[in-house]
Amino acid sequence: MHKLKENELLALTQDYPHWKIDPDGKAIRADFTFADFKAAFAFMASVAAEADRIDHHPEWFNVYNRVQIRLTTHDADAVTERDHTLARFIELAAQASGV
Ligand code: H2B
Repeated sequence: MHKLKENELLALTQDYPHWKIDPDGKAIRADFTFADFKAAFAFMASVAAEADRIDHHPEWFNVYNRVQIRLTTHDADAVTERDHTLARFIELAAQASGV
């Protein structure tokens, strides 16, 4: 499992503008604000289906129209290619939801 290097993490935050690197470099986070709960939950349903398909799951928190997400790979204790793949899907799903 490929752990993302510093330059790859920085490239990720440039490609996917909602994402930030945790201070310890072991996780990435994004905050999304949608029009309402219905839009937030539709986004979450789409991400949940993809997470299940690829067996890689977000740590997330939702209140009304806000969804906060943290991605890490537990086995590697780092951000890996699997987090990158899910972050890309999440970014595109958020954009499709009008974020
Ligand atoms: N999701 C995330 N985000 N990180 C993991 O390390 C992880 C996961 N591990 N989903 C998977 C499931 C593992 O527990 C199963 C057994 O493949």
